[in-house]
Amino acid sequence: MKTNKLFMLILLLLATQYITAQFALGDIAFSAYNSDTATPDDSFTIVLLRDVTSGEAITFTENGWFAHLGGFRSGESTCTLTFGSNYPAGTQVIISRTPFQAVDKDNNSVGTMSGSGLNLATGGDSILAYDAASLPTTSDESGFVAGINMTGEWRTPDGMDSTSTTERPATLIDGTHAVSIEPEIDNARYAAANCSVATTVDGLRTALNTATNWETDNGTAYTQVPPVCDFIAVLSTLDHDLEATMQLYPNPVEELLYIRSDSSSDVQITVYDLSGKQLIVSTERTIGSLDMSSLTTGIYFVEIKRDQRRMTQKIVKL
Ligand SMILES: [Ca+2]
Ligand SMILES: [Ca+2]
Ligand SMILES: [Ca+2]
Repeated sequence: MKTNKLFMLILLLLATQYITAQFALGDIAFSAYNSDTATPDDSFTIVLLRDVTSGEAITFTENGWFAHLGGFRSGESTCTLTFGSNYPAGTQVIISRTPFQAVDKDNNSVGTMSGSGLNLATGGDSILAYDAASLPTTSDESGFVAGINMTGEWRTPDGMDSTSTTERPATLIDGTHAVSIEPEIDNARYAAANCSVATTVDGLRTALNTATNWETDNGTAYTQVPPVCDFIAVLSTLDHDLEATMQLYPNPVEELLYIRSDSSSDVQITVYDLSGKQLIVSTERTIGSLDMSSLTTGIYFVEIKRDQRRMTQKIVKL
């Protein structure tokens, strides 16, 4: 009996590790917003600010938030993206109403969409993101993840609500977890000139939520596929401490990629394609190699994690 209980406990502990993580404040930020008619229509882009695991889900709504009136308005659209693969921090996802989809910069689906596409209005609209399992309420705003306000200004708490206004949820700090593009404008995106201003996740989150880093167009929707910035590469700017002790060779590689580390700590190696799709995951010891022969010719990101540190190198596969 005792053994059975122990066995069940171990099973439970193992299972717990696979429970889908929740999106928390600042885990994504918005990087573009198009309300003018375009193909795809009514689209917006988000940047993942942590690695995301297949099965995780995040919800977006164009309903404004009015804490003093009881929370979210109703009547506008809400949609949920459930990721279908693992994606690294820096991945941009383009979500649109027509077609109703979520794709990466190569137009590959990143997961399934449910609910209905956001009908972003040229008269002013907003998008609030929250963890799919944590609908914010006036007594618990902890589910909020990020926000973008395109209505001209955050509504003051005593403002009358409409479809084209929203208050700023108190949890979302303007400039840190939310961005408000002012005055009201139809289309906006993080400007390419600022693609590389931040190389850490925290820095990138702040940069994306700083309205002066954005450019705007009140007449023509931006072409967002592919998004302008390669944030995966930006965030992969080498961790020089780790880089000094790690070596990946040869590059270009035909079959075996050798990994040399002068530390005895285990390293985790993950290979991503340019769209951020995870292709190979491997745990190696101090010296190891990775078989790249199954990959087609092209450019890949090889990410190394060791002792909570991370570096990524671009590797060319012949
Ligand atoms: Ca529209
Ligand atoms: Ca407008
Ligand atoms: Ca709205």
